[in-house]
Amino acid sequence: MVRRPGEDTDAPARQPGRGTVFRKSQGRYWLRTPGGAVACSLSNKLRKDLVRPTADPSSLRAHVVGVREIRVVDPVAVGDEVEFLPGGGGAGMITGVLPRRSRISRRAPGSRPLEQVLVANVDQFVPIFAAAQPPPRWNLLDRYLATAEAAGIEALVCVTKLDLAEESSLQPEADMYRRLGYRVLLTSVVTGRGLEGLAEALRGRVSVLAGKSGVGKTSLLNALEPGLGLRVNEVSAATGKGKHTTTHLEMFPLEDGGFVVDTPGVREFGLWEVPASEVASLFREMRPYLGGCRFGAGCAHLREPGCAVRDAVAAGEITSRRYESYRRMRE
Ligand SMILES: Nc1nc2c(ncn2[C@@H]2O[C@H](COP(=O)(O)OP(=O)(O)OP(=O)(O)O)[C@@H](O)[C@H]2O)c(=O)[nH]1
Ligand SMILES: [Mg+2]
Ligand SMILES: [Zn+2]
Repeated sequence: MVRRPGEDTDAPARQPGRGTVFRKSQGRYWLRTPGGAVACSLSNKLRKDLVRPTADPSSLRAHVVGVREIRVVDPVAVGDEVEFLPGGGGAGMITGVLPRRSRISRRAPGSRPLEQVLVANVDQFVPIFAAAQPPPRWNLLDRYLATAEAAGIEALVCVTKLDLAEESSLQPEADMYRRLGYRVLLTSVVTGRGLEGLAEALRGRVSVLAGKSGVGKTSLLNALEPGLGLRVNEVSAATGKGKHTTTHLEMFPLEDGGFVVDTPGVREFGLWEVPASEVASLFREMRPYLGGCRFGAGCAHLREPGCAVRDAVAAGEITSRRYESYRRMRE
């Protein structure tokens, strides 16, 4: 058999392949593939097929928006499983995106209602708060939990720096979230508390971490796997806190299987696509009351008379703190 020079590398390289996007930056998409990392561009067809002004890819009225928008709304997200054509030399072109099993989005910056998918194929959303320094912001946690509900993704609440606070000061809130059915982990990198549980919860799954600067994310990741937090920090530091932060998300592999994605500085995920009338259904404890208001589905549960939700708040069946979070999210 006669072999021409280059055949070994070129011929198999033309076969389409599949990979998972683990990083994107400046119009490049890095895929994890069985043959190693591949840096890809997008096919023109893919841009035109998928860049639409609505959230619903099946919408009949969807039409292609200008090329100008592509920087804002990207058809390919970190976490996407894609088909690509290898071009040789560790480069390639993405030609298709496989259906997503879940996604975390936000409204893209700008005046048009465009969805920006931040991470696709997420298994769990992990809000991280400090017990102290900075003090926990429960209203922000409620917003994160609503995001997970809207996305149909499990949530795992992680409160860290437990060594800095009296546990009794956190227990009522932790118990309240547990009663709602959320898993709450209490951790500290100083005492090592809860770290095994966290490692266990992250193992083998794709987890999106969310939390403000200084809550202890990097420390937790380092405690789980030395060096991992450092790598996450490099990405965050490189991108700063500006409006482009979210285009530089990266999915990091865990040694024992699974992946974590850090989402620094993202405030408005998830909820942009939820109609105001459906926000109440993202609060688990409100669901049983939603049919019972005098104005039915028309009730905003804000000022209306005969509101079953507000009656439940008055009766102590819904905490006023959670109700306050709901009210803020409706405004
Ligand atoms: N006492 C105590 N301090 C902690 C703990 N975890 C983190 N810290 C401290 O909190 C500060 C912030 O921790 P980081 O891990 O850098 O926080 P971060 O969430 O990664 O912050 P950004 O990278 O800015 O988003 C550091 O000074 C840590 O040493 C903890 O469990 N206990
Ligand atoms: Mg950090
Ligand atoms: Zn009502």
